[in-house]
Amino acid sequence: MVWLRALFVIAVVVAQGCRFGFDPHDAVVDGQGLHDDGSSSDAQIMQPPQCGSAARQLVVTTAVDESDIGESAQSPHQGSGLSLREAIIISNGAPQRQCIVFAEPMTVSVVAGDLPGLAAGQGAVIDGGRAVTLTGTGIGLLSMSATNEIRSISLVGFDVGISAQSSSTRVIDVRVSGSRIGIQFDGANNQLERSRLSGCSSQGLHIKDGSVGTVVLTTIFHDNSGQALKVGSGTGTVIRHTTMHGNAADAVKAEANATGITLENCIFTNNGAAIRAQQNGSFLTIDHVQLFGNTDSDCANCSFGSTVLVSDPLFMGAAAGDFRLGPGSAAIDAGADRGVDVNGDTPGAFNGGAPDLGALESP
Ligand SMILES: [Ca+2]
Ligand SMILES: [Ca+2]
Repeated sequence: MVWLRALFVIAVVVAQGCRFGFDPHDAVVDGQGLHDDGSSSDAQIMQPPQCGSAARQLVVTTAVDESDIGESAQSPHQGSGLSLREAIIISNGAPQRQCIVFAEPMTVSVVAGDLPGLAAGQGAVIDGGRAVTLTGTGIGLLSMSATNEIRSISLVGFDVGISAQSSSTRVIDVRVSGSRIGIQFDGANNQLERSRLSGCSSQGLHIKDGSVGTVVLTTIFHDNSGQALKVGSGTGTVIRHTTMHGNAADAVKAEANATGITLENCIFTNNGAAIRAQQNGSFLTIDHVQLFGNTDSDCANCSFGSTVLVSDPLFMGAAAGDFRLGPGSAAIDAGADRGVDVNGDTPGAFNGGAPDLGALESP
């Protein structure tokens, strides 16, 4: 089997570059079992991974959480193989930007303490190819340097699934569930795209005090028992094309001294409060939103722009986590074009006469 695995690794590295050949139309493993994430158009893949050279790839070959003395990037590896922990350590010491990929689908149980943070000066990429799940209890993945990218991976059960403590970390196409905080941003210009945060007890996403210029696009927040998205003091947060459903507390909460928040092209259904500003927290713009079935306030201590729909978005199957818009949904083509590419490989940035509200553009 060793030779077979080696062949697989070579095939991945040589033939497919940084990403695996997993069809993004396939169902996604997110810790809640298999489901289709509804992004059947593969809508919002923004750009290819930032490491094309096979020489800069670290291929994780074992799910065992180990850290062997003398481990290196190349086979033969020590112990069970190259672990994610070992790959991060090697990446942090490498002179060039590295891309950590996985030889095969796997679930990595983080048991040897938190994984080391991504701390390479040149940044690093972790790409789970939509076939890798991390489980554990502390911080799942930690970004400690600029321009790291974490993509196509699922995290389950952590205190904080992903924590970005530097600037310009991009989190793309991830699933975080069953954690206290799904993702935590603390710094400048961090970005979350095309992801799904669910079943988190405190927040799906917490943008911490002092953060500036955070961007949240095309992401689904559902069935979190706390807030979906909490914005701490800081400025310039942009939230566009999110779907927020069934979050027990506020879907979007601006805390004291959180200012200049732009909120556009979003859907809020069956939450506690949809949108809330606390004390002197404030929004710059709240417009092109759809509201339905929120049990508390739709907008507490805040006000809407001119385009607010109060109607059922007709999700294909919210109970099963399918937030695609059904036929006749008022959210279709109800958005404002803000330059976000919501239809992926399809020509143009959106389908129909205008972008849809929510995270998933209808065909
Ligand atoms: Ca090893
Ligand atoms: Ca459209």
